[in-house]
Amino acid sequence: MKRILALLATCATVLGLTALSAPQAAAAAGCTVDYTLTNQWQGGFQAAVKVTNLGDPVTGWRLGFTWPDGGQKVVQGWNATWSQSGSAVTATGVDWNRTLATGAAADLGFTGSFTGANPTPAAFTLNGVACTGSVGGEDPPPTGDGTPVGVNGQLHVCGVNLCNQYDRPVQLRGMSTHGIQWFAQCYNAASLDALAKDWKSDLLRVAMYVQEDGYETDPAGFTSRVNGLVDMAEARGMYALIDFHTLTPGDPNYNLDRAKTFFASVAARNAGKKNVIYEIANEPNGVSWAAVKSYAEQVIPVIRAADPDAVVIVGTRGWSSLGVSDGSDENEVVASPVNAANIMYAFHFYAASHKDAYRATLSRAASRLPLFVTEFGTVSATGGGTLDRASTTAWLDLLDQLKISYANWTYSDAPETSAAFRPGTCDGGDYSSSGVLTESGALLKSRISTPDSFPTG
Ligand code: IDC
Repeated sequence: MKRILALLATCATVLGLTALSAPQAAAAAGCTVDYTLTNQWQGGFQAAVKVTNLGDPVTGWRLGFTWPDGGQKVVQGWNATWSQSGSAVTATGVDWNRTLATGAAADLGFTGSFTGANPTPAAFTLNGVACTGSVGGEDPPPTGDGTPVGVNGQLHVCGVNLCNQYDRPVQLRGMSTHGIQWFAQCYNAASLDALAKDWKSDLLRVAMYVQEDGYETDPAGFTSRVNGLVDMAEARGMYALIDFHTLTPGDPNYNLDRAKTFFASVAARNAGKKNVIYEIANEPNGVSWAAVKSYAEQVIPVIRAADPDAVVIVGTRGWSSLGVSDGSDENEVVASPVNAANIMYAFHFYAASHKDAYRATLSRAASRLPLFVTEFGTVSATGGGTLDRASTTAWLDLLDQLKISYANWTYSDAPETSAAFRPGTCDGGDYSSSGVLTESGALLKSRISTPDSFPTG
């Protein structure tokens, strides 16, 4: 990476008390900031800012920095409330990150516009105290670092498999977010560190609901949020599965125009990255395969125009059951596949609801179609109920044997048995100790964290 400027200022200062005040305990203050220009285009750019609190815990923080002149503007930011006055920018913590424990970090980001000087900020402060840190260019994807993306590089479909840069089949094992409109507080530096390092997860599925207060309510904001999570996954060597989480209504064509707008944008912005996979429709339901296929054949060219080499995953009929939940099966897809290359088909299951008949379908279909389990649960299809350990184990053993990639619903602290964390976990900074895991989280962590042994050469 091009670290173009190091050590902005000194700090880890102890805030002094004024001479007039009575002696009392001083609050330790201090911070580091890592500022990365993650993308730049004509007149515009995107930046990631990681601020780490080195002092005493703070609640209600305020990050400040200044631009070189008046020509740079924050246009749209996330994970903080952003404002700018002249060349001075302020970002204040939002509900889910306003408390920063000692050593805790908040990951923020924004898109900006500029004329004149490069958008290189300086003089970072946290609650008025100068921060140390660095300002750099774009982080290249990690390579040769042993991370899933570092080892496997750009993925592609080969036969019925997902293959890595050595053209060898790989299985990715990871977790899905819950709806990012509801659980944004669960996706931060600490939780993604835990996912990458403790869970050794290969991928993060980013579930961006379209309805239910999702994308349709704020297209630019959700697009930015997804891009921010793609960057956070990339920085940790994980793949990011961008899930256009259609659910109700079940006909993806209802969202066709939104899908084209969204995918044109994320595909252009992420085309140079190796860690992105696109999932164009979560769970088509109440709709024919012909309608899903028609949708796919309109959305995929939009992605290909901007990002020609990424893998695209197509949802299937009956809540991505290959039609089984509607009394059909994989034959309808085999007989009429989507007319596009480098694609896979989604298969979803919930272990307590979907058992032998679904496993038989998957086993048959696996030799005929490239499949990716982009979502599954250990519980019932409601996302709740009792965890079915025997069925989950049978499913995961089957997926391992067939080298089918998967993402589990959900890496969140939702008050439902499918969630990996106990309720309230995301209000704190601990995503690593065993006490924060639910029964489902403990089971998934034990499965996902085993060595990957990706084939190379
Ligand atoms: C569920 C969530 C729940 C939410 C509901 C409606 O767990 O909190 O209220 O969606 O948005 C799916 C869907 C996924 C569901 C999940 C569990 O892809 O959105 O999440 N599920 O019902 N398909 C089968 C099960």
